[in-house]
Amino acid sequence: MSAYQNLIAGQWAPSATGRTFENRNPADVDDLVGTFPESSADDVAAAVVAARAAQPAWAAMPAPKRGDVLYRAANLLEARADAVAREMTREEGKTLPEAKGEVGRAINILRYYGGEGARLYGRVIPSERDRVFMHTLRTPLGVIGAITPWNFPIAIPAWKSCPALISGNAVVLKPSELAPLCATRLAEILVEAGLPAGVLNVVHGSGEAGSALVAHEQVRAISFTGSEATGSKVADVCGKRRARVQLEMGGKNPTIVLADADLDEAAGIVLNAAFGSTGQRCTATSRAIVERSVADAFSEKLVTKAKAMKVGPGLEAGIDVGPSINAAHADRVVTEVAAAAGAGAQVLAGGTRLTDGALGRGHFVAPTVLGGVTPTMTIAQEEVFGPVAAVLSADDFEHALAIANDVRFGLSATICTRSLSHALQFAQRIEAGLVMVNLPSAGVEYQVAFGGSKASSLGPREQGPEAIDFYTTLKTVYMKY
Ligand code: UN1
Repeated sequence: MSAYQNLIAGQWAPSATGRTFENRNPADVDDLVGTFPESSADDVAAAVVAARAAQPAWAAMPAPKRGDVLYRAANLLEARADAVAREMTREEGKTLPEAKGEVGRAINILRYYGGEGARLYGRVIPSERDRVFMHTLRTPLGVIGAITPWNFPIAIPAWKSCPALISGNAVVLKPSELAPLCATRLAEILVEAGLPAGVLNVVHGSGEAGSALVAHEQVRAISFTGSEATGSKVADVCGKRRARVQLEMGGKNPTIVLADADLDEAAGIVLNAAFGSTGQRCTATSRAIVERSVADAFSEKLVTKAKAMKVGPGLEAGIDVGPSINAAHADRVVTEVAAAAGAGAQVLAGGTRLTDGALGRGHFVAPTVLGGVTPTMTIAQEEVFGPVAAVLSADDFEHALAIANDVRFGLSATICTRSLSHALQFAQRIEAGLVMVNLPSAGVEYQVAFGGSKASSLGPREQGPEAIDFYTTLKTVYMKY
């Protein structure tokens, strides 16, 4: 067991009060991953002071040189990838191959934004006046607050911090208290790679620290990924104090399966998107909307595949589905499944917690398939964030599209079809920020824009070159010569 600390002004230190919280392995509650500082507004304030002090010199460094720091960090993380992946599985529960994939993504993000240091382009714009030269410069905002969730414990801290840092900002990162270790590793690596003291600060803790960060007058922007309820509060506070805000929240992502699709492949796509990462992805598929003529055949294939999945501790070889993040969450998932059954859905697979033998020490839920779900049921409208796929049937493409769009959320959406016409119509008419054709709704790439529509997201996109827009502001320069 280890006692981890906050990173403030280049120093690792406990919280001002000395309070701590524990983090335990969701696959085995007897396994204590570590203790972490339970930070208060005082710790956040100290981190903001450090960030403000460090930011001007960091911004003055040539951007490609800032990029060198990220490149070195990528190499360090690559050298430690296996160890960090194991720690991720211990703190978050996802399977080791999933954790390795995520660490690989963080390495790519570090390199990609390292490269952006040489590409922080402005524009040259023709003036209507004689001998006036106009151009735009990208300038950093100052201090950025990043609040990250537990389900991607290194990739999301990386994809918020890296574009913020390469743009010349300083960052105060508040990782989720449910998976705080990987963010700590990322910070250690950036420090080792030569990031100057105070440019990245990590403040551990829960809502108290998060709220203080969001409310801090000197934090110019907040990038938040997490629940819709918390995101709404973040937006309210940032709106009042005119801070820039970027929110990534829930999804109720559909996979439409048309009758012309390869049903076996479609079932595999839904299986991957619904049960991968234990369904704990905002991009997970939670609704399979299937053309009625093939609904039974599709359900049968999905149920067979779901029942064959091996549930267990993610560090063990051959495991397909790890635990839910904690007991309360696992309980909530089975409660919502039971409510759906009460409302008329059929539980075709799973639906229960798994507690036999060693599984009893963790928070395991069987991969669950619900049949006979109708669009107005709560299970078809609200995010579950667990290994639950609801199968709905639709008359045809138009009906499926209408059902797909009839939810508050609009993050990711998939269609399985051989029809180019339906695929292109889907891309144009689906209310979602991420559109997939014959691919799982989850599993995004770092070099393209990420984000949703409707209640899923607010503000500019994350990832890809567009991520820089959130972390910079334009200066327009007019010069008479
Ligand atoms: C993915 O599907 O690869 O919190 C990423 C989430 C999203 C990231 C999903 N912000 O689940």
